[in-house]
Amino acid sequence: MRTLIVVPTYNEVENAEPLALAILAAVPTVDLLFVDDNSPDGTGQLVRKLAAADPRIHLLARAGKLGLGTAYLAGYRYGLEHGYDVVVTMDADFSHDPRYLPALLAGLEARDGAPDVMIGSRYVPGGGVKNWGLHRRLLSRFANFYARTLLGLTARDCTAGFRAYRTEVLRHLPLGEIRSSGYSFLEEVLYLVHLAGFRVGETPIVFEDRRAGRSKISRKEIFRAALTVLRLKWKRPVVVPRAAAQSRA
Ligand SMILES: Nc1nc2c(ncn2[C@@H]2O[C@H](COP(=O)(O)OP(=O)(O)OP(=O)(O)O)[C@@H](O)[C@H]2O)c(=O)[nH]1
Ligand SMILES: [Mg+2]
Repeated sequence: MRTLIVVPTYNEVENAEPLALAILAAVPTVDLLFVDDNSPDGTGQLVRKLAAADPRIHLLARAGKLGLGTAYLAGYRYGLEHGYDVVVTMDADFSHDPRYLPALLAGLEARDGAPDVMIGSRYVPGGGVKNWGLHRRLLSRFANFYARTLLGLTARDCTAGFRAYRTEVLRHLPLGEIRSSGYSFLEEVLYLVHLAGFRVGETPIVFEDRRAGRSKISRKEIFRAALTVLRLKWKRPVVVPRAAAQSRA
Protein backbone atom coordinates (compact mmCIF):
# COMPACT_ATOMS: atom_id res chain seq x y z
CA MET A 1 0.00 0.00 0.00
CA ARG A 2 1.45 3.38 -1.02
CA THR A 3 1.28 5.38 2.16
CA LEU A 4 1.53 9.11 2.81
CA ILE A 5 2.08 10.39 6.34
CA VAL A 6 0.70 13.92 6.75
CA VAL A 7 2.12 16.05 9.57
CA PRO A 8 0.63 19.54 10.04
CA THR A 9 3.12 21.90 11.62
CA TYR A 10 2.97 25.28 13.24
CA ASN A 11 6.14 26.25 15.08
CA GLU A 12 7.61 22.77 15.36
CA VAL A 13 11.20 23.56 14.41
CA GLU A 14 12.59 21.45 17.26
CA ASN A 15 10.44 18.45 16.37
CA ALA A 16 10.37 18.28 12.58
CA GLU A 17 13.75 16.64 11.94
CA PRO A 18 13.76 14.09 14.79
CA LEU A 19 10.17 13.22 13.88
CA ALA A 20 11.00 12.69 10.20
CA LEU A 21 13.92 10.45 11.19
CA ALA A 22 11.80 8.43 13.61
CA ILE A 23 8.95 7.98 11.11
CA LEU A 24 11.24 6.87 8.30
CA ALA A 25 13.06 4.51 10.66
CA ALA A 26 9.76 2.93 11.78
CA VAL A 27 8.24 2.64 8.29
CA PRO A 28 10.92 3.22 5.64
CA THR A 29 8.64 2.76 2.62
CA VAL A 30 6.26 5.66 3.35
CA ASP A 31 6.35 9.22 2.07
CA LEU A 32 6.08 12.13 4.43
CA LEU A 33 4.27 15.44 3.84
CA PHE A 34 4.64 18.36 6.20
CA VAL A 35 1.86 20.92 5.87
CA ASP A 36 3.38 24.07 7.29
CA ASP A 37 1.54 27.34 7.78
CA ASN A 38 4.50 29.67 7.36
CA SER A 39 5.62 29.00 10.95
CA PRO A 40 7.44 32.07 12.31
CA ASP A 41 10.08 29.78 13.87
CA GLY A 42 11.27 28.60 10.45
CA THR A 43 9.83 25.06 10.44
CA GLY A 44 9.08 25.43 6.72
CA GLN A 45 12.65 26.35 5.78
CA LEU A 46 13.97 23.42 7.80
CA VAL A 47 11.57 20.98 6.12
CA ARG A 48 12.56 22.36 2.73
CA LYS A 49 16.16 21.35 3.51
CA LEU A 50 15.08 17.90 4.70
CA ALA A 51 13.02 17.46 1.52
CA ALA A 52 16.00 18.38 -0.65
CA ALA A 53 18.05 15.66 1.07
CA ASP A 54 15.45 12.85 1.06
CA PRO A 55 13.00 12.21 -1.80
CA ARG A 56 10.48 10.68 0.61
CA ILE A 57 10.03 14.03 2.40
CA HIS A 58 7.75 16.73 0.98
CA LEU A 59 6.65 20.19 2.05
CA LEU A 60 3.32 21.85 1.43
CA ALA A 61 3.97 25.45 2.37
CA ARG A 62 0.89 27.57 3.04
CA ALA A 63 0.91 31.35 3.32
CA GLY A 64 -0.25 31.70 6.92
CA LYS A 65 -1.95 30.04 9.87
CA LEU A 66 -5.06 28.54 8.29
CA GLY A 67 -5.85 26.06 11.08
CA LEU A 68 -5.36 22.38 11.72
CA GLY A 69 -8.54 21.28 9.93
CA THR A 70 -7.66 22.83 6.60
CA ALA A 71 -4.10 21.51 6.99
CA TYR A 72 -5.55 17.99 7.21
CA LEU A 73 -7.76 18.71 4.18
CA ALA A 74 -4.76 19.87 2.19
CA GLY A 75 -2.94 16.69 3.19
CA TYR A 76 -5.86 14.47 2.17
CA ARG A 77 -6.05 16.25 -1.18
CA TYR A 78 -2.32 15.77 -1.75
CA GLY A 79 -2.71 12.05 -0.99
CA LEU A 80 -5.62 11.71 -3.41
CA GLU A 81 -3.95 13.68 -6.18
CA HIS A 82 -0.72 11.71 -5.91
CA GLY A 83 -2.27 8.26 -6.02
CA TYR A 84 -1.62 7.05 -2.47
CA ASP A 85 -3.64 4.12 -1.09
CA VAL A 86 -3.45 5.26 2.52
CA VAL A 87 -3.16 8.65 4.22
CA VAL A 88 -2.00 8.80 7.84
CA THR A 89 -2.28 11.95 9.94
CA MET A 90 -0.23 12.59 13.07
CA ASP A 91 1.00 15.44 15.24
CA ALA A 92 4.53 16.79 14.97
CA ASP A 93 5.22 16.96 18.70
CA PHE A 94 5.82 13.23 19.37
CA SER A 95 2.49 12.87 21.16
CA HIS A 96 1.78 10.35 18.40
CA ASP A 97 4.84 8.13 18.64
CA PRO A 98 6.02 6.80 15.25
CA ARG A 99 6.61 3.40 16.85
CA TYR A 100 2.85 2.79 16.58
CA LEU A 101 2.81 3.28 12.81
CA PRO A 102 3.39 -0.40 11.89
CA ALA A 103 0.40 -1.51 14.01
CA LEU A 104 -1.78 1.30 12.68
CA LEU A 105 -1.03 0.35 9.07
CA ALA A 106 -1.25 -3.38 9.73
CA GLY A 107 -4.81 -2.79 10.96
CA LEU A 108 -5.87 -1.75 7.46
CA GLU A 109 -4.34 -4.87 5.93
CA ALA A 110 -6.14 -7.51 7.97
CA ARG A 111 -7.65 -10.09 5.61
CA ASP A 112 -11.33 -10.28 6.50
CA GLY A 113 -13.45 -7.32 7.39
CA ALA A 114 -10.45 -5.02 7.64
CA PRO A 115 -11.28 -1.52 8.79
CA ASP A 116 -11.28 1.39 6.36
CA VAL A 117 -10.02 3.79 9.00
CA MET A 118 -7.66 3.00 11.87
CA ILE A 119 -7.34 5.19 14.95
CA GLY A 120 -4.33 5.32 17.26
CA SER A 121 -6.45 5.21 20.37
CA ARG A 122 -5.86 6.28 23.96
CA TYR A 123 -9.06 4.71 25.18
CA VAL A 124 -8.82 1.03 24.24
CA PRO A 125 -7.07 -1.52 26.50
CA GLY A 126 -3.32 -0.93 26.37
CA GLY A 127 -3.73 2.74 25.46
CA GLY A 128 -3.41 5.75 27.72
CA VAL A 129 -2.00 9.20 28.32
CA LYS A 130 1.23 10.22 29.98
CA ASN A 131 2.19 13.54 31.60
CA TRP A 132 -1.31 14.99 31.45
CA GLY A 133 -2.76 16.84 34.41
CA LEU A 134 -6.18 16.03 35.78
CA HIS A 135 -7.77 18.95 33.93
CA ARG A 136 -6.55 17.81 30.51
CA ARG A 137 -7.51 14.18 31.25
CA LEU A 138 -11.03 15.09 32.26
CA LEU A 139 -11.44 17.41 29.31
CA SER A 140 -10.44 14.71 26.84
CA ARG A 141 -12.62 12.07 28.50
CA PHE A 142 -15.56 14.41 28.53
CA ALA A 143 -15.06 15.44 24.89
CA ASN A 144 -15.16 11.77 23.90
CA PHE A 145 -18.16 10.91 26.04
CA TYR A 146 -20.00 13.93 24.67
CA ALA A 147 -19.27 13.15 21.01
CA ARG A 148 -20.01 9.44 21.39
CA THR A 149 -23.29 10.05 23.17
CA LEU A 150 -24.62 12.84 20.97
CA LEU A 151 -23.47 11.51 17.62
CA GLY A 152 -23.63 7.77 18.26
CA LEU A 153 -19.99 7.25 17.36
CA THR A 154 -18.67 3.82 18.26
CA ALA A 155 -14.93 4.51 18.38
CA ARG A 156 -13.53 4.90 21.89
CA ASP A 157 -11.22 7.75 20.89
CA CYS A 158 -13.11 10.16 18.65
CA THR A 159 -10.86 13.17 19.13
CA ALA A 160 -7.59 11.47 18.22
CA GLY A 161 -5.65 12.92 15.32
CA PHE A 162 -3.52 9.81 14.85
CA ARG A 163 -5.40 8.03 12.09
CA ALA A 164 -4.89 6.01 8.93
CA TYR A 165 -7.51 6.33 6.19
CA ARG A 166 -7.83 4.34 3.02
CA THR A 167 -7.89 7.04 0.36
CA GLU A 168 -11.14 5.60 -1.03
CA VAL A 169 -12.75 6.81 2.20
CA LEU A 170 -11.43 10.32 1.68
CA ARG A 171 -12.58 10.26 -1.94
CA HIS A 172 -16.06 9.19 -0.88
CA LEU A 173 -16.74 11.62 1.97
CA PRO A 174 -18.17 15.10 1.30
CA LEU A 175 -15.07 16.78 2.74
CA GLY A 176 -16.03 20.09 1.12
CA GLU A 177 -19.04 20.28 3.45
CA ILE A 178 -16.93 20.23 6.61
CA ARG A 179 -17.31 23.48 8.50
CA SER A 180 -14.92 22.98 11.42
CA SER A 181 -11.53 24.50 10.92
CA GLY A 182 -10.03 23.76 14.34
CA TYR A 183 -9.84 20.78 16.65
CA SER A 184 -13.45 19.61 16.17
CA PHE A 185 -12.55 18.86 12.57
CA LEU A 186 -11.53 15.37 13.68
CA GLU A 187 -14.91 14.64 15.22
CA GLU A 188 -16.65 15.98 12.13
CA VAL A 189 -14.62 13.71 9.82
CA LEU A 190 -15.26 10.69 12.04
CA TYR A 191 -18.98 11.43 11.99
CA LEU A 192 -18.94 11.44 8.17
CA VAL A 193 -17.01 8.13 8.23
CA HIS A 194 -19.66 6.73 10.58
CA LEU A 195 -22.64 8.01 8.54
CA ALA A 196 -21.18 6.53 5.36
CA GLY A 197 -20.88 3.17 7.10
CA PHE A 198 -17.14 2.71 6.77
CA ARG A 199 -15.49 0.40 9.29
CA VAL A 200 -13.37 1.90 12.02
CA GLY A 201 -10.67 0.04 13.96
CA GLU A 202 -8.51 1.14 16.87
CA THR A 203 -5.03 0.21 18.01
CA PRO A 204 -3.78 1.28 21.44
CA ILE A 205 -1.31 4.13 21.82
CA VAL A 206 0.12 5.85 24.85
CA PHE A 207 -0.20 9.56 24.15
CA GLU A 208 2.65 11.59 25.59
CA ASP A 209 2.43 15.30 26.16
CA ARG A 210 4.56 17.38 23.81
CA ARG A 211 8.30 17.28 24.57
CA ALA A 212 9.14 20.60 22.96
CA GLY A 213 7.37 23.73 21.78
CA ARG A 214 4.24 25.40 23.07
CA SER A 215 0.66 24.20 23.27
CA LYS A 216 -1.82 25.88 20.96
CA ILE A 217 -5.13 24.65 22.32
CA SER A 218 -7.32 27.45 23.72
CA ARG A 219 -10.58 27.79 25.62
CA LYS A 220 -12.16 29.24 22.53
CA GLU A 221 -11.26 26.09 20.57
CA ILE A 222 -12.77 23.86 23.24
CA PHE A 223 -16.00 25.84 23.24
CA ARG A 224 -16.17 25.80 19.46
CA ALA A 225 -15.63 22.03 19.41
CA ALA A 226 -18.55 21.54 21.81
CA LEU A 227 -20.78 23.68 19.59
CA THR A 228 -19.70 21.76 16.50
CA VAL A 229 -20.99 18.50 17.97
CA LEU A 230 -24.33 20.17 18.70
CA ARG A 231 -24.50 21.56 15.17
CA LEU A 232 -23.81 18.10 13.70
CA LYS A 233 -26.47 16.57 15.92
CA TRP A 234 -28.95 19.29 14.97
CA LYS A 235 -28.29 19.21 11.25
CA ARG A 236 -27.01 15.81 10.22
CA PRO A 237 -24.69 15.99 7.19
CA VAL A 238 -25.93 14.26 4.04
CA VAL A 239 -23.59 11.38 3.27
CA VAL A 240 -24.01 8.71 0.58
CA PRO A 241 -23.78 5.28 2.26
CA ARG A 242 -20.70 3.41 1.21
CA ALA A 243 -22.70 0.39 0.02
CA ALA A 244 -24.67 2.58 -2.41
CA ALA A 245 -21.45 4.06 -3.72
CA GLN A 246 -20.00 0.60 -4.26
CA SER A 247 -23.01 -0.83 -6.09
CA ARG A 248 -23.10 2.24 -8.32
CA ALA A 249 -19.44 1.81 -9.23
N1 LIG B 1 -0.35 23.60 9.55
C1 LIG B 1 -0.87 23.81 10.77
N2 LIG B 1 -0.57 22.97 11.79
C2 LIG B 1 -1.10 23.22 13.00
C3 LIG B 1 -1.95 24.32 13.26
N3 LIG B 1 -2.32 24.27 14.58
C4 LIG B 1 -1.70 23.20 15.11
N4 LIG B 1 -0.96 22.57 14.17
C5 LIG B 1 -0.17 21.34 14.32
O1 LIG B 1 -1.08 20.33 14.62
C6 LIG B 1 -0.53 19.38 15.53
C7 LIG B 1 -1.37 19.34 16.80
O2 LIG B 1 -1.28 20.58 17.48
P1 LIG B 1 -0.87 20.69 19.01
O3 LIG B 1 -0.56 22.12 19.30
O4 LIG B 1 0.16 19.69 19.35
O5 LIG B 1 -2.24 20.34 19.67
P2 LIG B 1 -2.50 19.50 20.94
O6 LIG B 1 -1.74 18.22 20.88
O7 LIG B 1 -3.97 19.43 21.08
O8 LIG B 1 -1.96 20.44 22.09
P3 LIG B 1 -0.49 20.55 22.72
O9 LIG B 1 0.33 19.37 22.33
O10 LIG B 1 -0.72 20.69 24.16
O11 LIG B 1 0.08 21.78 22.07
C8 LIG B 1 0.90 19.83 15.76
O12 LIG B 1 1.74 19.14 14.87
C9 LIG B 1 0.85 21.32 15.42
O13 LIG B 1 2.08 21.83 15.00
C10 LIG B 1 -2.25 25.20 12.15
O14 LIG B 1 -2.98 26.18 12.26
N5 LIG B 1 -1.70 24.89 10.94
MG1 LIG C 1 0.25 18.16 20.80
